[in-house]
Amino acid sequence: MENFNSVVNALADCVTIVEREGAKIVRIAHDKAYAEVALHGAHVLSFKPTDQEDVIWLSEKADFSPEKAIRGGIPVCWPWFGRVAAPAHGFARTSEWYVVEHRENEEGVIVCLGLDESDETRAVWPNSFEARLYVEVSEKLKVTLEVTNTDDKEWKFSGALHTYFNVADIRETVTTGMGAEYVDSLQDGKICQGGAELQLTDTVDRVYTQPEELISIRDPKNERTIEVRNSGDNSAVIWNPWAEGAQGMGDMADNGYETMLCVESTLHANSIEEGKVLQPEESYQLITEISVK
Ligand code: TA6
Repeated sequence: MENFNSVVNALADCVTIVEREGAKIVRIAHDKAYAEVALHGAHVLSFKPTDQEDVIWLSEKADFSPEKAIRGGIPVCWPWFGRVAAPAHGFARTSEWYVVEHRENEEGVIVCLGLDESDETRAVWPNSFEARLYVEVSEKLKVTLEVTNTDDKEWKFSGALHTYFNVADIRETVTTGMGAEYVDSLQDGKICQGGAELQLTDTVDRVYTQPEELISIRDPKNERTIEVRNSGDNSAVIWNPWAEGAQGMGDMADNGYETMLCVESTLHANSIEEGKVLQPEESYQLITEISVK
């Protein structure tokens, strides 16, 4: 994915800011892996360990306009997950973040992006905060969303690192480790019990409430298993819109669903009032760690 318009700024040997369709993107080109992170939404767009297919799926029809959420990658859903308030999945994914710092060594690169409260964020969520997204690129990808309450009152939040994984063929992809119990968003939140393995034949939109420490995505046609370790979460959301859903989305090709699977590190809440409480000066981390076997 190197169709950039221009290089804006070289921050270090392997960290460059480039521009695509008007969006600024941090490009990390290290011996261990290649990665891209858009400042729009602090959105990881690509993670490609050397000699591997991209682990992250990005829609060929993704819209990088400032008011839009990018389809694919790792959307940062915060300060809420889902449609419990507007905009859907919070404002972090449609806000412009800035580079706080970056470091590199032989093992990899770490880039930290920041978002702080502003008049725009206060207009939709009247709280003071500091958000940092640490993107650590090495043989693995570790993404940490750290939020701090800089207000003088408590506030509540939920969120997700809503990763779209790139798979060769969704029908042959087998997921394990998500746990048995799930809340089915397609059946009005009905609580269901699933099997140990999940292989899709239709749309799913589920909140798995007891995920194991390791969630594995077996992708036989790419001859690999993607391993996902989450922390700070209380559930793993699994989503694929399938054919009808993809057709209904302007920013996904009709067959886009065939090569993607969302497995999300989610701190889920049914409303903002039921969200996680953060006291003044407290911080919270939501993490996803992704590797390939
Ligand atoms: O995480 C699953 C989900 O909440 C689904 O319900 C689905 O709508 C998806 O996220 C995408 O949401 P978006 O707002 O990006 O279209």
